[in-house]
Amino acid sequence: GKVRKPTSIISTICDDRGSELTYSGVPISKVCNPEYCIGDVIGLLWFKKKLPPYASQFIEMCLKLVADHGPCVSGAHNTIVASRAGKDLVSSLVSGLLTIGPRFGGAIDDAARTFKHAFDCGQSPEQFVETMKAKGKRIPGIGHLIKSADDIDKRVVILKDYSKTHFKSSQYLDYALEVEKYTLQKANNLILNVDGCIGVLFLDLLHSCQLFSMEEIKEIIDVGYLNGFFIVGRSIGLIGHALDQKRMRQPLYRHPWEDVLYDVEE
Ligand code: Q5B
Repeated sequence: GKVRKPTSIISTICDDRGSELTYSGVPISKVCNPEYCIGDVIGLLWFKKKLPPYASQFIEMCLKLVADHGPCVSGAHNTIVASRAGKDLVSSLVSGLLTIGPRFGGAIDDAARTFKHAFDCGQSPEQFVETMKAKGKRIPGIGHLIKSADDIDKRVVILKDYSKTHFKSSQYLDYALEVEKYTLQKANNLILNVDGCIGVLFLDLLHSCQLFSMEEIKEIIDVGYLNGFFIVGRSIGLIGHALDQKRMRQPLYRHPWEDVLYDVEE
């Protein structure tokens, strides 16, 4: 019989060979209908599922909420400096994107992993916080440089409100809020931050939408899909910052000497 030539690449998310491109089997003409939002496109291309509308809307809301947080955050700062150094759009964008990591914007997956592990193991919020402290580790998804219990992050409020109205379960969010109560006793900026809130709410979504098996949820969390929301969303803002600098024809940036402590031996 015929022997199929082994292929170098296996792809399971889309097909561009026929007369019409498909995303997870859905023709692009259907995807372009108004009832498909960007959250649905992410559902098809990342999760390989048609998500229920409330889940796609949640993803889309996450993208909107993280699209920008001003010019002073690590990502925007890098993009602005690169743009002013005359770099092209993609270079300026990736310069900002490369700052996304465990401290800035890229704590969503680790927050989901850490809170899931602690909750699933039956650790009390106190035990969880103290275990992390004993290991000398910061809790991903807790803490913010400018937001605090006295200056609440509206983005987190919006996320929590949405989940209360639309999600069938909030066990991971409830647990994270108990953790927050405990960390706030230590310092008032140790809030459940936007990364942490997206991380635990996505756990609640995955567990309650009845589309994912336990193995699939474990794989999503192990592989690390969720930082992708920050990366895609913040790219919108970073591109805005790069274009803003070029539009204003801003000159090469040089950090002022006065803002550097030169602690060098004579
Ligand atoms: N402590 C965010 O640090 C920050 C602790 C903690 C236990 C913690 C820190 C952190 C985890 C990573 C995370 C996402 C670096 C943040 C984002 C997007 C953004 C950004 C924007 C946007 C802030 C003072 C004392 C020390 C520490 C203790 C601090 N964090 N303990 N768990 N997580 N969080 N990142 O304020 O006893 O004195 O030694 O790494 O979730 O990135 O807008 O800016 O949209 O762009 O500088 O919102 O929390 O705190 O380093 O002075 O620490 O608090 O151990 O205790 P800070 P430090 P002690 S959202």
